[in-house]
Parts: sequence; structure tokens; C-alpha cells
Amino acid sequence: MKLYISAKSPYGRRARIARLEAGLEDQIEEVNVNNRSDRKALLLEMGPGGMIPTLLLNNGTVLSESMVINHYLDRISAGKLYSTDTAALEDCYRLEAVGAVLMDSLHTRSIQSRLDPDEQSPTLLRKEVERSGRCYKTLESMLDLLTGQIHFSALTVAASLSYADWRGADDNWREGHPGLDAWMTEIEQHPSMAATARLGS
Ligand SMILES: N[C@@H](CCC(=O)N[C@@H](CS)C(=O)NCC(=O)O)C(=O)O
Repeated sequence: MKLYISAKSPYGRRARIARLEAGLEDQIEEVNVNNRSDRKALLLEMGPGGMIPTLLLNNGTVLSESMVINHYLDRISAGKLYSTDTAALEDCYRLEAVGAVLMDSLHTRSIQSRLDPDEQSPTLLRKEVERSGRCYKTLESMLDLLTGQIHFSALTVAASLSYADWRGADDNWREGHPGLDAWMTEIEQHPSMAATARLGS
């Protein structure tokens, strides 16, 4: 299988973490499309979204959307990513959803801020800054679900917070959220986080 990713995509990182946590490094080759001139055509050939991450299965089937890919990797690894206990799963999903909302919010802001000023929407930006702020606050209140045993949903939250350190640096989220800050500082050392932190261009 091939997992198409790029160096800086937070969605790609989520799938890369899933690949490692599922123990599928030997079965899934990472393909970094960063500097490929045919990047757009290559991704569009595989699906209408043309986005990172995209997973090409050995039988030619193409899966897109990080959440879909993660659930597929969970299935083929016989459940290495998600708990089979319903109550625990609900907690993980609750947590992961906030992490996903945060990632989307930061990504929208990042896209907006790179547009020409006359194409940017201050209303949209303000709305997303507020949404990101609510996510930090909610995650701080969910610390009991983040601490203790490391699970994949917690790692997806960490991927979003790492993205916030970069693309949402002005938020200074670590300042108002000491518990989350301490948790993040620790989880950044976790092998799948450390291994996906940097990727050459
Ligand atoms: N909802 C998608 C979002 C993926 C996404 O937006 N990927 C970006 C890279 S960070 C991308 O490929 N953008 C290319 C484009 O928009 O054409 C997911 O979770 O996989």
C-alpha cells in the first residue's frame, strides 16, 4: 500500500501516526509528494478531492479523508487504534472530534491568511479564532481523558496542538492551558509523535 502525504500537512500527519500506531510500517510505504511537479495531477487521478492524505491499497482501491483512512488502518490491524469497549470508545471519539475540529479550524485560518488581503474574510477568520479558542478550553477540561494510557485519539489531539504551535502561534494556547501544555510537552516524546514531527521537503 502507499500513503500519499506531504511534509507539513497535519491531516497527513494524523494518518502517518495511525500507520505507526497500527504497526503497518512494513506494509504501507509513505510517499511524500511535496516537491513533485505532478502532485496535483497524481492526487486528482486517485479521487475528486485531490488531497493529502490519500491511501492507495494493493488492489487499486483508493481511500481519502484522514478519518476514513484511520478507521481502515484500525480494521486491518485488528483494532490497534480504537478500543472495543463502547464506553471507552465514546470517550475517545469525543476527544478526537475536538482535536479534529481544532485542526479544521486552524487549517481554515491558515488558508485564509495566505490569501491576498482583498480575498480574506475577517468575519470567517474571527469565527475560526473563536472556535480554536473554544477547542483549547474544552481540551483542557478533558485532561482526565488525555492523561494515563496513551491511545490513538489522544495522539490525534496532539497532532492538532502541534499544528496549533505552528499555524496558530498567535493563539499562545499553552499560556492559558497549563494542564494541556504539560501533557503536550510529554506526549511530543512519544515515538509516533517524534517520528512524524519532521519530514524533509
Ligand atoms: N478533510 C480532509 C482534509 C485534508 C486536507 O485539507 N489536506 C490538504 C493538505 S493539509 C490538501 O491536500 N489540500 C490540497 C487542496 O486543497 O487542494 C482530511 O481529513 O483528510
